[in-house]
Amino acid sequence: RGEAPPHIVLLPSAGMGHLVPFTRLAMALLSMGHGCDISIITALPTVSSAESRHLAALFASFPCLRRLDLNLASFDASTSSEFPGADPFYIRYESLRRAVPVLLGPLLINASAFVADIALASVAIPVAKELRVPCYVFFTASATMLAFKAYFPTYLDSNGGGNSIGDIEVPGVYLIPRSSVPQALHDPDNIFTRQFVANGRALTEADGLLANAFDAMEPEAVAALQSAAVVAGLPPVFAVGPLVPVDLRDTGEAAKDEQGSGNSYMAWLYKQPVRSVVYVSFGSRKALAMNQIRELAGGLEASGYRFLWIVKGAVVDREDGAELSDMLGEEFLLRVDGRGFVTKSWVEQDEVLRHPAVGLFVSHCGWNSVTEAARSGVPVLAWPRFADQRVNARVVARCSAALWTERWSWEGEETVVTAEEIAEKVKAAMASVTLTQAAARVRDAAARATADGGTSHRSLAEFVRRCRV
Ligand code: BUP
Repeated sequence: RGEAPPHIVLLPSAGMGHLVPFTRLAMALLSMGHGCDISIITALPTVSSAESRHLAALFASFPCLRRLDLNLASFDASTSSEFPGADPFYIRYESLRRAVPVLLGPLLINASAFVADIALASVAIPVAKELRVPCYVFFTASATMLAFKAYFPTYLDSNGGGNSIGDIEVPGVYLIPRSSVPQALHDPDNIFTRQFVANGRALTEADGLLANAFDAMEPEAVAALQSAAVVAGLPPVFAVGPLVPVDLRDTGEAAKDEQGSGNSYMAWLYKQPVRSVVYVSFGSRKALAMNQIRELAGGLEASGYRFLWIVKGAVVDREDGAELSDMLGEEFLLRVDGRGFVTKSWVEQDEVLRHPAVGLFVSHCGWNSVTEAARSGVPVLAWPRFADQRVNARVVARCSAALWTERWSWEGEETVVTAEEIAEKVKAAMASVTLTQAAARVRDAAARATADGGTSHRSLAEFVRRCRV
């Protein structure tokens, strides 16, 4: 291994929520000190076309990244027939988990270190150990959620195995109410629950944990994870966030959206006054129910504010054929024309959030979205819907940078949030000086953490130093 840059092999799992932070981690590692030699294992075929486009743009933009393809077609076929109707992203986690023990070994030859996605921890760590390659786990969500995940198996063991989950006091962190526990975890037999618990138990076997988090935003969780307060035996935890977004725009066809509209939303945004626009997106993974989409449309219209709204009609983008006019009605689109920009296309979200016209982010609180809002200093109107999102919403609300109405509906609940209530909260959030000031404080703290000598920068440097040994 000597003086050569360390060769670090990265293995993301499925979905943009995992691929995006892995890309950011790869870039951060390339730019550290004397740099690193990076390989990225790409599982094919991708679940979504957003992932395909992102990978094409990434490898075209950075030819120094080595691409190691992993063909999962046969694993996908058997896994999906075993779990009919399960979330396609969870099915992909499962087929990756089955492929890893069989296919990973040869890809780690000559690796100085291996970084596995959290969804693969329990299957990837033993393979790396067998080959004597140091194995790190990258947790792509909040440090608070990492603490929750590390503690959850202990909670289950003391609670009779998980048939009735209550409020959970994460040692050293704080109480996560039952209502914020990811939906799937209430069912011990759910495919996600089985993976979640196995990965949580495996964390102590890793050589270290990386988190896209920083101490100023999650002081309790980062301190608890680093001080063995959460569970005994955790390896070193490197809080390296918020990782810096990577600009992949100049790569021609690969980066363009499918409908060929280019970045017309940016042209529209440039015409809007400072802090006048509400940006609305519920992430790449889930679609709102149609009746809720219509209430949201009514709420945005009634708020009186300008808005840029990314509408999603299906879980996987390849299956999202619905027309906007059918979803929202031609009359609505005509009424808001000019004041609202509504699209089903992929937008460069980080670029949107950094634009001065954006004054508020109505967000599902996927962790990448939260970190992007934090870096840009944009306040959040939190509407978590699923999985870790309520835990993340609580993190931003505790920093006073989010307005969060906890009873707003959660996937699986039948309640619909009305247009009137949405309009009222949008108006309150847009008018709130407290929120704006808190978001600016978070932005400044994020910038300090990732600058040379900042806590996250030092953590990343320490991680690279260990990979060199
Ligand atoms: Br949609 C969309 N443009 O149009 P999260 C998303 N993104 O750049 P999720 C775009 O995808 P998980 C779009 O900036 C973020 O980096 C967005 O990740 C980007 O939520 C990423 O925010 C989405 O974590 O994933 O998609 O629900 O469930 O894994 O958190």
